[in-house]
Amino acid sequence: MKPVRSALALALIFCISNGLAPDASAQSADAAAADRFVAGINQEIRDNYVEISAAQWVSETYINGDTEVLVAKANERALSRLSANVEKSKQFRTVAGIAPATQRSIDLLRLQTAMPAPKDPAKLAELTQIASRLNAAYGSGKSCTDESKPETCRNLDQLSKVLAENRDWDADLEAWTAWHNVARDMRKDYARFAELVNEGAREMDYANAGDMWRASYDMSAADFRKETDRLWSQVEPLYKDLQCYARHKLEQQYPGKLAKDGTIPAHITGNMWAQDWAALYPLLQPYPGVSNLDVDAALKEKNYTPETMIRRAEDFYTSIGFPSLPKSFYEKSQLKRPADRDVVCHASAWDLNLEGDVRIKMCININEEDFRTIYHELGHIYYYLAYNKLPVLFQTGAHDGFHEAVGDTIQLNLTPGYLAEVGLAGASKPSKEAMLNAQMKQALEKVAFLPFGKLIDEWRWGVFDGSIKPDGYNAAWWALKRKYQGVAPTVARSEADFDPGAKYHVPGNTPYMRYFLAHILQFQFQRELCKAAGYSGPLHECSIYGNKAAGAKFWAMLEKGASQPWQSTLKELTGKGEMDASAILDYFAPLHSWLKQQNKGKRCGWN
Ligand code: X8Z
Ligand code: ZN
Repeated sequence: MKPVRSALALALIFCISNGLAPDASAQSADAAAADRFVAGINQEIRDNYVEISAAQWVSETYINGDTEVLVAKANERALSRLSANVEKSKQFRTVAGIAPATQRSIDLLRLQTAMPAPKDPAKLAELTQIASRLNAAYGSGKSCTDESKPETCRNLDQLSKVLAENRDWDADLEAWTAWHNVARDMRKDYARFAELVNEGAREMDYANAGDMWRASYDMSAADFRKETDRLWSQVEPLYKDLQCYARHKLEQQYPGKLAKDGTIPAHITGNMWAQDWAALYPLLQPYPGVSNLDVDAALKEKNYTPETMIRRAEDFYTSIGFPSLPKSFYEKSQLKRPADRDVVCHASAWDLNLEGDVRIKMCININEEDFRTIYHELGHIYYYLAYNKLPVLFQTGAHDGFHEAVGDTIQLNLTPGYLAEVGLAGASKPSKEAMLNAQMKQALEKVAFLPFGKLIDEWRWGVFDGSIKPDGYNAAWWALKRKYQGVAPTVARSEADFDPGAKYHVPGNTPYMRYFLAHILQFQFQRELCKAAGYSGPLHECSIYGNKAAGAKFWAMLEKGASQPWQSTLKELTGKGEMDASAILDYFAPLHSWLKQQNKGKRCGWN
């Protein structure tokens, strides 16, 4: 199973204060009984873990009607056990003298899943079937010109490649539309899914499923919402300057084609969701030709394979003192898209048995994007390995954003210097211009992502709290895309479309705010690791490759899992228990001043 990713995530998220009314039966319980209860839960989860993770693994690596049934059934059993245990745990709410670790475990119990299920058996079964169907629909999604002829079909890889590899307005628009059409059929299932998880959340005493998702950050749901707004306001000016610069360059690339309202057309960023603009680097690099950052070409030229790409990433982690990956990792992971069946290709990292059977599931292409994603996935894998010795309820990230930030932090170390050292383009002594180019490349991935990272769950929070209704799903989606990203669709969208479904995490029911948080946190982590490595130069030039002191500091954080509030864990690493965008702003300071210079006299912003 994959604690940070799945609909039925184990130890996904947690909270401290539940603010619920005491239960009448509480008087009879005592603190020792609470300890025994928690020990029993930890054992029960462990006992059932392998079966459910195996069902999930096969359902995603062999998509067919049979595995869809198996995983729905396994989820049904697990969710039903969870509901029963949450019910039982209510007796301990008012027990005096309960040990803090026991209290925390009980709080974490009801946050075990991102898919709270109604107790009613018929509704529970309906929910798990819908969830499996949506996941399978995304994984097997294809756009065919003739349904009866498989050779006329294109999958997400193929359609994404069109967007990433050419700047042809019409071809890109056709590929973009083809993929978004795949999601149309998910609309009805999604609306029902939202009703059912809301019912489940209410049974667990949350206002709705979004309220439950927001309650998993060791602060109130309302404070968490404010926290995300605060972080966004810190980084918004940087994003706006990048958006402005990119838009003007795109206007030159496609004269007369862009709308006059200041937005960027959704289909021309080189990425299906406009969440990562790295493909636009050749168009946007500040100093063309002064540096070689073509990792794509280097990987191909050096005959890298999926396995050697992983070995290269593993080498980074072992260089900072992390252990080697177990042999079974290479034997059991899925690295390539199989030719003979449908699979969920969206990259993920799995812990199958809580004791070392860790795997990744990817469909690796030999390119830079997938190379970087491998570093991301290994971050999850090392988090699993680091906290595997904790009680099961604590085996998750300090919060889910921490889990996403581990591998991303390591990605920040893929500097020109590191790349040169391992023979993948780069330069050992990059010039000032070359460093600025490298900044732009990072920003197209990390800064362009920020508004996207925030808006997905604003949409879902709205769906769950009822402010976004099924007849306005798509309109609300594009209103948020415009508001945050300054991105707009090129072809008319309507309520016959279901564009949120074209993004994996919506049919896959993976909460998304974690990625927004990770994009802030990873820079805070990197700043501390560089400090631990004795580095004192500009943050964006630091690489901790080979530095054991930095690695030890990072590992110590990972080992803590969710055993304490994330604020304490963050404080131990950084001296401050608060998420803070000052590190990402420091990191991109040189690029930001360059962008402001470039944008002088240009019209920025959108309406
Ligand atoms: O889903 C992922 C990872 C797996 S946790 C590949 N990411 C988000 C996405 O692809 O949308 C990483 C960055 C954001
Ligand atoms: Zn991830």
